[in-house]
Amino acid sequence: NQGGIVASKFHNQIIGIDPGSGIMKSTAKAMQDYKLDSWKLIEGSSTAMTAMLDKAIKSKEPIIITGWTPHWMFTKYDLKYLDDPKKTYGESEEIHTIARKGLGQEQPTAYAFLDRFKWTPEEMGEIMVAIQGGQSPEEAAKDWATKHRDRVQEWTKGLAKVNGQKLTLSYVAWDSEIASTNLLQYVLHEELGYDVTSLQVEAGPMWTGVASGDVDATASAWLPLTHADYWSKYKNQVEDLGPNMTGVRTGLVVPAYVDVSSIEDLNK
Ligand code: PBE
Repeated sequence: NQGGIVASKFHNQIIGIDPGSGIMKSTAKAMQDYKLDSWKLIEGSSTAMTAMLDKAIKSKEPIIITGWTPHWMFTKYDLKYLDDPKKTYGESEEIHTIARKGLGQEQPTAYAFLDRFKWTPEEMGEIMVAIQGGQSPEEAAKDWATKHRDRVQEWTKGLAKVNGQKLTLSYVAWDSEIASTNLLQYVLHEELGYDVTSLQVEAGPMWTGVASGDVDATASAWLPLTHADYWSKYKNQVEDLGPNMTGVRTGLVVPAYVDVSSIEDLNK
């Protein structure tokens, strides 16, 4: 199957990210739901994907990527989501904080802070844009915490500081999660006295680490849909501290100049 005229314009490719990510699974499902038989989903990483997006935009070439919000790419480029009338990418997605069982009893300060931690896509966007502009993630998180003292205080008010206790977070090198994890690490260390290790891993180990208790928490669980299979596998072995952000989204994304508006158009 050579595919239709639309597919050929894009070399029959959807530019994906790391294979363990939820968006790759949703996209595989979208390709079934919308019968995109002649299309190929290309595996890579968020870094490779944004590099290809940048290159395509510079020469105004057609490109389709697996995208999500919050992400700095929507600030830097004029992009649009393709309509998803079958709702394969879900309706209202949230980012949850997931803790290992027992964290509340053993590290009540970290637990209380992680439980309170909740921010907005705009707030996260400030850190992402700073990193994209060349700041290190550590510096960008520190600057954010300094600028938003009131927010940090809301999250940490009245919590007893600890004395160098070890705490481990897991995350994947997705731009959004680099931003949140660096901020958590900064606050847990600077404000609450923890000795924090942030493990950058693949999506599977991010979840299994918390489920096995090797990792204390992750703030990178996209629910209910994006990480649905990880959730159904590990929900009895972890504690869900609820959303740290609402109103997030995943889907297929194209530059605004691309003349396609719905996933349904891709098999034409
Ligand atoms: N993402 C960003 C992740 C969650 C955070 C949408 C790329 C995914 O699993 O697809």
